[in-house]
Amino acid sequence: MVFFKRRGWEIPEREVTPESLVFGRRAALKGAALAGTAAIGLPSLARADGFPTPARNTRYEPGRAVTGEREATTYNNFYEFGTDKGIYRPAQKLPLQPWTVKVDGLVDRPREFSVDDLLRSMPIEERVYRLRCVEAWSMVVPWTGFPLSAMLSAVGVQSGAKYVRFETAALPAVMPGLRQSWYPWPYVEGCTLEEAGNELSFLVVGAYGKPLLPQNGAPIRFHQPWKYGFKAGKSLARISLVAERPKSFWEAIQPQEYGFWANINPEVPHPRWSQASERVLGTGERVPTQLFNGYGEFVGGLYANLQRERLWG
Ligand SMILES: Nc1nc2c(c(=O)[nH]1)N[C@H]1C(S)=C(S)[C@@H](COP(=O)(O)O)O[C@H]1N2
Ligand SMILES: [Mo]
Repeated sequence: MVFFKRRGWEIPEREVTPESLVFGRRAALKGAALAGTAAIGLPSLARADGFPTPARNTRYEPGRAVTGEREATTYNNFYEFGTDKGIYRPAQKLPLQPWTVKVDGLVDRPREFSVDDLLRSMPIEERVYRLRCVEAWSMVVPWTGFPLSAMLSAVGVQSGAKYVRFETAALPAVMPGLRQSWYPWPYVEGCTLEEAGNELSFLVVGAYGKPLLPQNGAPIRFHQPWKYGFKAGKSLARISLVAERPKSFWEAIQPQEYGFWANINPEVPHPRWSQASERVLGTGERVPTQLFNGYGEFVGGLYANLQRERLWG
């Protein structure tokens, strides 16, 4: 499919290819062996634990200060662990090893990827993205990850596929929220195939240069920065290519308040509050919310022929 081709804008091959990761790991091992010797002239491509520290893709400038790591990792929404913002405590019980994400449905080569498989085979980069929650707070985070389009190319999308469905792991032994049986578990989200192929659609495996923490959706979560944060399924167990539009978690609970498209628009209020401005996590300042969260130049074209859909909120 034409739109899954690599684009010319992408950062130079040498900075993102799997080879650089392999090299980074070797460099880390070598670095350990050479500990004590002076600078060895190698760029710092990997941490001692093997997690890559790739080049930052400067195409996506957030235009705002990066949120403090402490704020972004202690103020979270992850209802599987509870409904308050302090779920980082119970979330530490999430077992991250082993973990695989199954990619299935209308694909030529269904398979399960471990996070290591992905770190080795996907074009890993860092992107600083804004995240705007539908609750009118926002943050700015340097994520490590890769475009969803790269994973879709790896499995081969079949012609009947129209949507991508994201399913969060449901682990009752460690997720007390699953006992709240009135919620439609597991947490499911989705987008159209065209949205999935947009260059901004990003699968995230790290933040602040480290592997993702459980509260942020370890070991792998999604993010589309022009949509409200609830579209970003955390701790994904399964990604499926499907023909029918998936019914998402929040849509199933309250369709008048949380739609399928959920594009950010300051002029379309939530039924219970204004979306005109947002509270910036960490600083507490209030700033105006932007159409498509400021990413309109990248995604506006996706919706040109969809004016009859309820695109906002
Ligand atoms: N599985 C799952 N994913 C989820 C949620 C959730 O409750 N469960 N909350 C969503 C909401 S409402 C937001 S705003 C973002 C928050 O991501 P963060 O905690 O990393 O900031 O995660 C989204 N992904
Ligand atoms: Mo949210």
